[in-house]
Amino acid sequence: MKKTVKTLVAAGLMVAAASSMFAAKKKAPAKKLITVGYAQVGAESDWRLANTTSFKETFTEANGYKLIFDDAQQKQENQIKAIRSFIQQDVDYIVVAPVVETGWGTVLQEAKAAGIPVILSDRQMTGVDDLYLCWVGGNFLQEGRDGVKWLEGYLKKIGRDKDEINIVDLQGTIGASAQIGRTQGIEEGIAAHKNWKLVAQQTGEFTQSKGQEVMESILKSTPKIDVVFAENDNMAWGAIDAIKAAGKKPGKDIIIICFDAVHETFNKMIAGEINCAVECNPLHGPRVDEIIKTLEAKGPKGIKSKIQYVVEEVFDQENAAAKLPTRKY
Ligand code: GZL
Repeated sequence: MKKTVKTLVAAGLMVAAASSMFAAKKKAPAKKLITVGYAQVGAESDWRLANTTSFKETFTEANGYKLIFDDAQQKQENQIKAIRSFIQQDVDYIVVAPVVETGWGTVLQEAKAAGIPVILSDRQMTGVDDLYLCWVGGNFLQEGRDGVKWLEGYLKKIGRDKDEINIVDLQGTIGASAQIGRTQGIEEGIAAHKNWKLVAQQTGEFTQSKGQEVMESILKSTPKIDVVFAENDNMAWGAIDAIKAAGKKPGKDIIIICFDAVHETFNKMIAGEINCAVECNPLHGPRVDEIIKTLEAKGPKGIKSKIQYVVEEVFDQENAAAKLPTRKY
């Protein structure tokens, strides 16, 4: 009898232990997702598509985020509306790729009043340094200077460093950091060479179609063009179509230097149609993720620097084929 009772008691204890174990194993409350509102410029270029993909692949539920994404179709008023919507939704962080540098004070003040931190990615804002936590992106002035430096070396290599060189600058969206910095680097370079002349400068709005349209018009009105700086890849691709339609050989009759260095541009360098591509790395998602995780763990004091540049290289027809297999965008 005693043995039976003992066995029953032991069995009862085991059942109690097992059920408390299951109780403990009951799903822990789901960790709260960090909600991020991302105000993207638009979808104007292959660089922009790669930048958007980088954010969408990084800010996933699996990585602890709820991403609210807005495409502003390259209009500042749409980005401002998006930021106001993020404030109404009381997101945890607002990330902005500002289409132009000015006009953000009022809406960033509203974000500050709502206690929502703002992080900038890609392009910069001016006059609101106290209203955003930090910025990550490319060094646009250095990119312009790197394009000039490459041209100096190339002209020397082909024995044309003493020639009269007529240069066209297809600018990006006027007022965008990438346009401001690249244009400054290019203009500095032209001013430093008495045999270089800027014969045409016009915005192609970072799009292929506008780049082609502007280049067609410049080709009609400018008898001798030696070099085209296109302030992004897509405008260079449009310029190539215009140059071919005018019966000239891009990359040979007219040297082409562009900025971004996305995958298709490598193909065009290998085909001999583009001479040089200065990289502007669009993979900002992981960098902004790192910044937010730091803020979550340590607060603003954990942010090492307000301005954080991404790593960028210069590519040309000599290294394009070797580099292409490792390109991530
Ligand atoms: C650069 C980015 C520019 C790219 C263009 O960081 O702002 O905008 O160079 C894009 O392709 O449209």
